[in-house]
Amino acid sequence: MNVSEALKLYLVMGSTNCRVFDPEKTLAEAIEGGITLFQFREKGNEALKENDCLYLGQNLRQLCKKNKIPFIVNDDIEMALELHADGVHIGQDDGDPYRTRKQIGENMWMGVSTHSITEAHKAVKDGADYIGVGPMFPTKTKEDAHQVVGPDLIKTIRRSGLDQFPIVGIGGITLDRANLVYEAGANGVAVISAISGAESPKQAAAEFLSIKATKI
Ligand code: TZP
Ligand code: MG
Repeated sequence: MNVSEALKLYLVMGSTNCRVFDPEKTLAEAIEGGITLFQFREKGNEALKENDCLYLGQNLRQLCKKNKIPFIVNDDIEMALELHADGVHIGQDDGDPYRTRKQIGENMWMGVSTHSITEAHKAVKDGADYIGVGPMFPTKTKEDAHQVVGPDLIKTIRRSGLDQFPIVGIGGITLDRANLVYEAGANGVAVISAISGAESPKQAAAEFLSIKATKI
């Protein structure tokens, strides 16, 4: 699977985001529903630490492997290497993408969070395989979230020369707003609460996929 295809429905989560089921069941359901990419992002006051975090990471990694879903680790390059992840995702404050690339080599994907045209172009130059753009809409999931940029920033980034580069929108994306992100030119949507906090993560994932299929 290439990066653009994998971005179609990108579930991002850790234990603190799972409201209805435990993380393993949440991920298993979301995979059944059709997610195409997964990021392990263990964040917040109640986040698991050290071996507990690693143990959960191993379980989620195995689930992805069994189901051929690429597995990305947020922020933590050492953990990504230890879990034989398919990639790592870094924010603007998580260290230099150029150095990250040196550490992970050429075979792992590197995703970079961006909030402006300048950051987007810099990430591409620094060797990102895809960029996340957001927040698309207001979100309560990330405490230190950047101000909302809206789907328009994806349109502007596309027009600025990155017309084919793999882009995923993130932040506040719900079933009724996802079409705005696809229509702005994103390859896909990255979602935390709309899937991991759903009564049925499987059904939520399946519904996101049907939006992509019908409204574009
Ligand atoms: N980065 C920008 S917004 C955000 C992240 C990790 C949180 C997205 O969570 P939700 O629940 O899909 O709004
Ligand atoms: Mg980060």
